[in-house]
Amino acid sequence: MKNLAEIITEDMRTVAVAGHVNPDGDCVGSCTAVWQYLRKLRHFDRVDLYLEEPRESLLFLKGMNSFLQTVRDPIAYDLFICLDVSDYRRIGVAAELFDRARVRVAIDHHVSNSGFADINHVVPDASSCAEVLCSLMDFDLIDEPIAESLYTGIIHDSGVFQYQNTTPDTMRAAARLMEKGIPFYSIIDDSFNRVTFLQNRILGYCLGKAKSELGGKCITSALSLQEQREQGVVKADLDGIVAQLRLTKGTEAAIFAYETEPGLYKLSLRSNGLLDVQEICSIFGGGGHLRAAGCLIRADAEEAVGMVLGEIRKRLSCI
Ligand SMILES: [Mn+2]
Repeated sequence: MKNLAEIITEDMRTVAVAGHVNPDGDCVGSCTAVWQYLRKLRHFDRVDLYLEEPRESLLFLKGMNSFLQTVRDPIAYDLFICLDVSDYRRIGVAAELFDRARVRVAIDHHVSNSGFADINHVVPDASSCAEVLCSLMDFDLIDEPIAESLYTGIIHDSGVFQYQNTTPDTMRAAARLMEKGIPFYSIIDDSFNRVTFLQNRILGYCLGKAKSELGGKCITSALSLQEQREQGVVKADLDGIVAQLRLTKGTEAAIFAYETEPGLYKLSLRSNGLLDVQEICSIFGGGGHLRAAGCLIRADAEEAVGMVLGEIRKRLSCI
């Protein structure tokens, strides 16, 4: 695919745009950008945006005042576009609409993308889905609100151009978006850097109970549902913890595990480059990227972390 417009045929009247479960900044930025762009591209009877409620700091994006969290009207859309979705099982609220839609398109940047749609445009080298979208949109049609959405997506997945996935193309895409006059400084501060008091406190709590494993090569921390209740935090408050663990000197990988339902742990992994955490997570049915990946394991915290540590130990001994 060279341009978003080429997937749209004249007879298409209805479009659904959807992201993944637990939507992050790239997902929300990409979805709101495409939702706005389609409405500028030409007239449709309906362009609907399906998303789970994201964290509050992303609600400033245009389109976030009219997104749908549930399927109220299960019509067969002419076109269904999912963004930043690596796997069919990660299509959030709108999965049943994907099944019914006439033409299904996936635009993504996950190495692990399974190619589940009719048309799959996956660029694993791109920092973010938003960066992929920049190359699929006509520059003249990108207005300031669309540029804000795309820029938000890029900075969230590239850690404000700090992660390894940042390339000269990422910087060029971001520079083009800056030309649209976006308030890039406040987007970075308000949507990416800003944390609540509770987020700072839970970060401190999890750092306090972190463990150094495999001779310091791996730092782990875990949080049970009971602790989440006691600390008064929700899933969205736990962003950034694994990133901080990864910065520990001498470490190759960081694992942060939190219980999502009784007996089920979500593990987030980060690598400093030597280990492919996407490959490790795929053993447990998860996925993601080389340096950032995740998986779900049904076990208690110690067991779940232990299973992943076992895989890391095997690989480190071979390096
Ligand atoms: Mn992404």
